[in-house]
Amino acid sequence: MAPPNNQKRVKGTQVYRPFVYGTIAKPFNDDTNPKPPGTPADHTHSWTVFVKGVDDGDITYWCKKVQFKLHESIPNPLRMIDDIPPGGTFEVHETGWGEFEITIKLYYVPESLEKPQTLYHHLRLHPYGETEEEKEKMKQRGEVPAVVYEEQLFNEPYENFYEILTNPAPAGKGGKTKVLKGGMVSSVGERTALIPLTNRPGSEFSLETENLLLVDIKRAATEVMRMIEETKREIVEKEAELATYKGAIQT
Ligand code: SLL
Repeated sequence: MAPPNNQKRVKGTQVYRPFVYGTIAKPFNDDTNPKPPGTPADHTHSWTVFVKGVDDGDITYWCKKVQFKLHESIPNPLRMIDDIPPGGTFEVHETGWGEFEITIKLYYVPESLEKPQTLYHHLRLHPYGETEEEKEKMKQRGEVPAVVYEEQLFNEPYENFYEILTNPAPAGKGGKTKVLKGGMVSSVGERTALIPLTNRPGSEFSLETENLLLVDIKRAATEVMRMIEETKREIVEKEAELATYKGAIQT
């Protein structure tokens, strides 16, 4: 049962926690993704929709359960996932033939005293992107990811929940480090807003990505400044030209 709402909010404080959500779809093929027996003949893809921590970090201390609302053509379209271990993934696996909008409802731990929040995500089955190169890459990989990085912001959380959010993970609740392939260390279960330093396959949300984006943004900003200067020069030139014509008319 939720605790009585007689608590105070921690004024002037915001706590954010990163997480990722989205879908990964794979076309069926006999070699790498064969159709499971019993799959309807018109189904062309297998897909997964998920909500999880960045780099497998734990989110279960603030996110208690997740409801995925699928397309009505899918049997039993409301799926509640409410029992995952710390550091686990809230996910649903399905097969189908069409793309649609998935409604993802996050339910917070009772101590938060927060109402559930809804996200919308478009299930992608077919390679997409702004360039042919991006689409080609997905074809080669044999899977179509549509994954979003998000930050859950708790504005002035209740005191009790603030403690939960900021306390170190309790021992035995997944609050230890895990060594990943390639020797990288992931702090599974650690209650932190930190994102990993570097990328690894399947987890591209990191400081490395952030820094690359910053470099791109700075380059674009410099280019925009250059274009503004060029336009200003053109305006000065045109105004001078206009003045000459006006002078010619008057004489
Ligand atoms: C479309 N508006 O026309 C969408 C509808 C529906 C997807 C997509 C069925 C799965 C099943 C399925 O893939 N539905 O029969 O279990 O593209």
